[in-house]
Amino acid sequence: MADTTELKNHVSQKRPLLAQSLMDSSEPEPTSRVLVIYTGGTIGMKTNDNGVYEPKEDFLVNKLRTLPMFHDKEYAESHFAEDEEDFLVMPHQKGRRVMYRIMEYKPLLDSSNMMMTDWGKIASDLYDHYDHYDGFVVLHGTDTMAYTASALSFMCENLGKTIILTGSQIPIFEVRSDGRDNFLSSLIMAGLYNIPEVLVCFDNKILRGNRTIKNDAGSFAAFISPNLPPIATLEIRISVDWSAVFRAPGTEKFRVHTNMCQNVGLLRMFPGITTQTVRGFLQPPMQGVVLQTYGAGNAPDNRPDLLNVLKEASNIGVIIINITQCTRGCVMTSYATGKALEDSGVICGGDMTPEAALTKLSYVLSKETWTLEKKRKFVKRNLRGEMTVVAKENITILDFELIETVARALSVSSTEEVKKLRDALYPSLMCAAAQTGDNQALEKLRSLGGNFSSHNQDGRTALHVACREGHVSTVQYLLHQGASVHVKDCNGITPLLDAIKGKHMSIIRLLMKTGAILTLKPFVLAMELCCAAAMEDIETLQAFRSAGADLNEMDYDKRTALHVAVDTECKRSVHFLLDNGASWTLQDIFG
Ligand code: ASN
Repeated sequence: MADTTELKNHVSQKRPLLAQSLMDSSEPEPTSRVLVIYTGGTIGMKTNDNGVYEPKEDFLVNKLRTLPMFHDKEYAESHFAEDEEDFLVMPHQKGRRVMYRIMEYKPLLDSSNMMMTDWGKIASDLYDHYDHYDGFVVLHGTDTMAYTASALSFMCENLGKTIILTGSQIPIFEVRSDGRDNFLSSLIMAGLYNIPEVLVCFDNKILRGNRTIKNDAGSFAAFISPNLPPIATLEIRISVDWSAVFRAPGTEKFRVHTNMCQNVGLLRMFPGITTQTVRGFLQPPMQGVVLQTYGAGNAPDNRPDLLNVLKEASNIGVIIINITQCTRGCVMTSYATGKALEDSGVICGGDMTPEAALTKLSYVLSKETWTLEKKRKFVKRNLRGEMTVVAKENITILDFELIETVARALSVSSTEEVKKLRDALYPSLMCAAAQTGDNQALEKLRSLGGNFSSHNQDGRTALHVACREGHVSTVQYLLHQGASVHVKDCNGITPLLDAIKGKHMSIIRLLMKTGAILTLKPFVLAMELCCAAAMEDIETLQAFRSAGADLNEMDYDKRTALHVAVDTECKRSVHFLLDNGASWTLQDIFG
């Protein structure tokens, strides 16, 4: 056995801070992993013998490997591990890289051929790979993309990572194509930005998926989000409207709901529609109907026969949602013609798109354990940002005294300048409040229009800080406000690593319950464990173990924490490791 002091010194020198060890790992730049689920669509199509577009197996991935914008061959050859061979890697973006793997569906589909079961398959694949990737891109045909995006937004419960649907109007390998920009932008956004929503990326815009409609069959700007501005725009600068990001509140793990109810339909009113047509449409097995009415939600109030049919259906348990036929705007009961529908049991659908309303119904109706009353309640509720909820108070951070005072001191006066100042100060104020565990200050900041996705110049969010400092109730508060456990700061540190660093066991448990995962590379983790073992730092070993670490992980020299604990004669470490499943054979120890 080697000399103990020498080993101890060796180990102390090796002991890095977590951030340091991440930076010292073999990667020159932090790398994000994105899974691309390729379902079909024009983006990967080719013209067939009949002169029409058709998807072609294995075509997309093989060809992408030859394009430098999509694959940095040299980097892959020098940096990829054996099990990373089927990954592609983009050239670096501001010092960060996106590695991605394409999972190609068989058969590839024109999206007009998609069924609800295809949504279920995509959702299951997202679930199966959720822990192993930082973000997801779904390549999809444009024709039914708004339906899939809306459906996935409901099917993905407690989402904490970015999912982006994209495609194109012209195949990606044609000379002129919108596919290259759409795909590259999606990879960058999914890999480098944590926007925990199902989004659509098209024409340099990131739109909330359940707000989109396909609006133009011939334009590269195929999608619009009529009732909500883009969440992000990709111009010379990428700007994200963080205050608009919808975050799932609570401390539950990501899960997917895959069996959607198919007994739903869309019924568009037109002058003179017969009562028989409406009655026929509402017959069993119909369970939910989206009624597209005129203007601000109006239908004839001089047709008691028609209103009676709606009322009868509603009475026997059919859920009917009222949305407008107009592209923009929402349903309001400002006219007698709208009020009549409400009195017939029809639910106001606000400003939902037809796609969102239909898939929301399909989702809610498939919840077998819910009562009809609960289903109706959830249809009315804003579940994933699919409808606008009017805020009670209209105060913004611009009204926040402190910002105004600083603005005055700096002689800043224009609204635009004050807004910039607010954006610069706000994340730091959040982090400062989190540092002292001041939930009241955080709540005040939130009520003034703040959002907990914002991060300071080091990429650190209020949740990172609260986890590092060990403020359990602040962590709870932030999670209930929808703060994401998956956000990484500029050094790749997650809130979970901060909690481990601080040895805050109850916070680690809370984060794990919410779906946090240890993202350290195996050898970096092994180094941390070896160092903790050599220092008899049992609390750190315990913290890693509670965060799901494998205590048998091996470092560069194929040594585990147990090797080091024995070599350095740290008995408490040896006991802890053995009691917690570290494997032990003589060969393990003496090599
Ligand atoms: N028909 C194609 C599809 O939806 C249209 C497209 O992708 N641009 O799959």
